[in-house]
Amino acid sequence: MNEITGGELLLQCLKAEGIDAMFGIIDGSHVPFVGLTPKYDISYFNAHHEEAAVHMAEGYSRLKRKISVVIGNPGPGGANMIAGLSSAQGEGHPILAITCTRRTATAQPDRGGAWQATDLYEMAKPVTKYCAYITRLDRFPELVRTACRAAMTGRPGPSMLVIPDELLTMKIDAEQLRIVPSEKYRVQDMGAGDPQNIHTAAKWLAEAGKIFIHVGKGVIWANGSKELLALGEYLGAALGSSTGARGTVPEDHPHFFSGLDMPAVIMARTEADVVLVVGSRLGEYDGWGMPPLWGDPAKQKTIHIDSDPLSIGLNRPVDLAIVADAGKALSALLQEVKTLTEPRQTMPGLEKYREASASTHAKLMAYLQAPAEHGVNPALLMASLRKGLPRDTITVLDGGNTVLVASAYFPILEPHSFIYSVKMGYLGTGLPFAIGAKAANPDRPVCLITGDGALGFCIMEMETALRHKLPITVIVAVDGSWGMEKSAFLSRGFSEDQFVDIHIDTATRYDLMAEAMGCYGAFVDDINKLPEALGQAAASGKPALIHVVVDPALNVNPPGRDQFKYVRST
Ligand SMILES: Cc1ncc(C[n+]2csc(CCOP(=O)(O)OP(=O)(O)O)c2C)c(N)n1
Ligand SMILES: [Mg+2]
Repeated sequence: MNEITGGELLLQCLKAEGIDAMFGIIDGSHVPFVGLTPKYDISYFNAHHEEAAVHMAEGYSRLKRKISVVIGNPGPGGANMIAGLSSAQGEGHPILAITCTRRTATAQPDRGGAWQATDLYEMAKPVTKYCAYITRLDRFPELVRTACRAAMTGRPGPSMLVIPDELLTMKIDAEQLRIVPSEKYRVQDMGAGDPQNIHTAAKWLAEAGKIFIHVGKGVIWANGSKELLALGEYLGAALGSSTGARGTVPEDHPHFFSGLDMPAVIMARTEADVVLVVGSRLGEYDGWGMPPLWGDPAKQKTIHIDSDPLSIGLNRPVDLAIVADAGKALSALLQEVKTLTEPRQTMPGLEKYREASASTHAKLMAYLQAPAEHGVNPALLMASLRKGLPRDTITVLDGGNTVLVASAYFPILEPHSFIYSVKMGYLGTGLPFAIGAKAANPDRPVCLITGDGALGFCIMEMETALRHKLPITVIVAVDGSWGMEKSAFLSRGFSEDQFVDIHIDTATRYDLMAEAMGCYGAFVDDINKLPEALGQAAASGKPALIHVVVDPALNVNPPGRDQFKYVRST
C-alpha cells in the first residue's frame, strides 16, 4: 500500500511527463498539490492574473519545447485562464491548464447559488485541443496522459483538465495505478519521413534551377534550424520565414528574405522552380502561400514537410507531402541531395533580388532619418536597441505600431530568440511571455519591446519577475496612445479631432511604476541616453523597465503598415 492524496497523485502524473514548471494564482483548492511542488521539484510561479500566468507558461513552454502547467481556481481564476488559452491555441503552445471546481455536491451541476460554480469545461472546449472533466481519482494518470498527448501531438496546443476539489484530498493506493513516462505512451519522434518521398524531394531539389525554402514554427519545435541552414546553403536556396519562426533563419543570413521586403521576397518565391515549405501552415500573414505573394502552384513544384498531416496542403496545393520531424527530414534530404549534386557556390538570382530590395531600404531609411519633433524616432530606438543588445537576446514584442517598427528595424539573429503573438496580435502577452522565457533560460538575456498600451495589461507582473529573480529588460515605447488605433481612425476617414478616447495620459511614468515595485527604472527622452540606461539595467541584476518617449506623429505611420493592411486583404 502506498496511500497518497489526489493532489500528490496529480503531481506524480505531471512529473512523469517531465513537467518542471507551474504558473497560476493559488486558491485553497490547489493547496493539496501546489503545497507539494517543492517535494517534486516543480517550480511554482504565482502570478497576478491567471491570463498572464497562461502567457508565462507559453513563454516557458516555447523556449523549453515542452509542456508546462497553468492553474486557475474554480470560477473566476479558471475563467481568466480561458482568454489565455485562446493565445496558446492560436500560437500552438503546449500548455496543460488545470482548474478545480467546487465540491461536486453543490457545484456539478450548480444547485443555484453555489459559490464559484461555472461551467469551465464547456468554456474551455473551443480553445483547447482536449478538455476533460475528471470524476474519479483512479483516472488521473490516464487523463493526464491523454491531455499531454493532445498538447504535444501534431501542431502543439493547450489541453485542460477540470477537477472537482474533493478529489484532491481523497486518498488512493498509488501502487494500483499505472503512471508511466511520456516516452512509454506517446510518439516522441516523427522520424525522417518516407525514404521514397525523401528521395523524390531530393531529386527535385537537386535538379531545380531556383529554390525557395519557407520555414514555419514547426522547425522551432523540431529544433531543426541547423539542418535547415545546412540544406539551404548547400542548395543555394533563397530562405524565408513565417513571422512566428523569425530567427530560425538568422535575419542577417545572405540568403534570407524578410516577408516585409515584399518586392524581393515575392520575386524569390515566384521565380523558384521548387518551393519547399517546412513546418508552416502558410497562414494569412504568409499570404496563404498563394499568388499574388507567391508563385502559381501549377507552375512550381511544392514540397511540404510537417509533423502534422492536418497542416499539409492546407492553403497551398502540394506536389509532395512528407509527414516527418522537420530536423530529421531536412538532414535526410541533405544526405540524399549530396549524392545527386555538388554544393552550389552561389544563390541564383541573389543580386537581382537584392536590387529589388532597394525600394524597401529607401523607405526604411527615409523613416529612420525623419527628425523626431518629440522624444525619439521609434525606428532609431529599435536600431539602437539592436546595436546595444547581444545577438542571442530573446526578444519579445508586444503592441501595435511599435511591433511594426520593431519588426522592420530589429532583426532577429539567432534561432529560439523570438516570441510574439503572431496569430492573435494579443496585447498584454509580452511581459508574461518574457517572464516565462527568462524562467526557461536564466542564462540568456531577455528583452521585451512593447507599446505603452500593451504594457498596461499586465504591468504588475514586473513584481513576479522581481520575486523570482528574473532580470528581464522591458523597453516601453511611450507614444501616449493606442497608436495603431489612431492609424485605424485615420485610414477609415476620421480626422485627429474625431479620435475617441485614444490617448493614454503621458504623465504615466512606467519607469517609476517599476521602481515602486523594487525593479530598476530609467527614463529616456533622448536616444543618446539609451546606451547608459541599457548598461545600468543589465548591471542592476533586477528586472528593468526603460521608459522611452517616442514621437507620436512618427509612430502613427510606420513603415510596414501598408503591407500589414495589404496582407490581411489578400
Ligand atoms: C487584447 C487586445 N485588445 C485590443 C487589440 C486591438 N489593438 C491592436 S493594436 C492596439 C494599440 C496598441 O497600442 P500600444 O501598445 O501602445 O502600441 P502602439 O500602437 O501605440 O505602438 C489595439 C488596441 C488587440 N490587438 N488585442
Ligand atoms: Mg502606444
